[in-house]
Amino acid sequence: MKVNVVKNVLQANDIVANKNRQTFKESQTLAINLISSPGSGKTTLLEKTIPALNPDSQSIVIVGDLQTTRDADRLSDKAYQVTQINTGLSCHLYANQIAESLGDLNFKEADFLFIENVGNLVCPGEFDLGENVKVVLLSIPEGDDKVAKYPTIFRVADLVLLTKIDLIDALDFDLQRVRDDLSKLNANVQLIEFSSHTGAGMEQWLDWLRIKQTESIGTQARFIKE
Ligand SMILES: Nc1nc2c(ncn2[C@@H]2O[C@H](COP(=O)(O)OP(=O)(O)OP(=O)(O)O)[C@@H](O)[C@H]2O)c(=O)[nH]1
Ligand SMILES: [Mg+2]
Repeated sequence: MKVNVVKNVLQANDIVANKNRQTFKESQTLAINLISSPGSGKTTLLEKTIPALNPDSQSIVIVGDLQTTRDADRLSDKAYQVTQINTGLSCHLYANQIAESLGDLNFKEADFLFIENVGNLVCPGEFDLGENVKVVLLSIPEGDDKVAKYPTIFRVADLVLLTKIDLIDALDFDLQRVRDDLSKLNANVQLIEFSSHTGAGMEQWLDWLRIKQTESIGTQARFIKE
């Protein structure tokens, strides 16, 4: 008998992802899956974003990396709770790793769950974690050809953050090329030009979170500073 292992793994993952989605809905937690190449600025984004949220809100973070607790250490004094998952050889997080982590977190009190996926533009796109939204970061130093070369993840992105925009003048980067490639793959996706260093795009990003929270959770966006 021929067994399609890959398909089975994906189906099993989807079942757990759907349970996670239901869990987030019940606890009114907006779950955000952050996906990018290594070093595009995911942890730095969280270091800046979490303190910019209303102090009454609770943010928890689950970080996926092959090794080390470095990212969790960076975020430990920013977030309400942080869990680091070391995936070893795996280039992405699985839904069951999120489900298991939730058991150790007071996620029912959390308004935001930020999931920093393993740095990779390929594998994380295949594995649903049950998140409400997928945010893909593309940084200026990676080059303006990446949207067309890694279309899968950009096709399913709910938002693209073009990070390290402060470096655009130093590098040969064609912004219009990125916008054109993106519009062919994902006509309605929003792109925010962003810099964690200068604060460019921060207000737009917080606005976007506010809108998604209202759409996904159905409550007033009371957690973000006006
Ligand atoms: N110039 C500039 N550098 C940035 C910006 N954001 C992050 N960086 C730098 O980029 C490097 C990587 O940032 P991280 O936030 O660790 O990237 P990451 O995506 O979390 O990396 P991995 O977890 O390893 O995938 C660090 O040296 C940051 O200081 C930015 O807006 N502008
Ligand atoms: Mg990181």
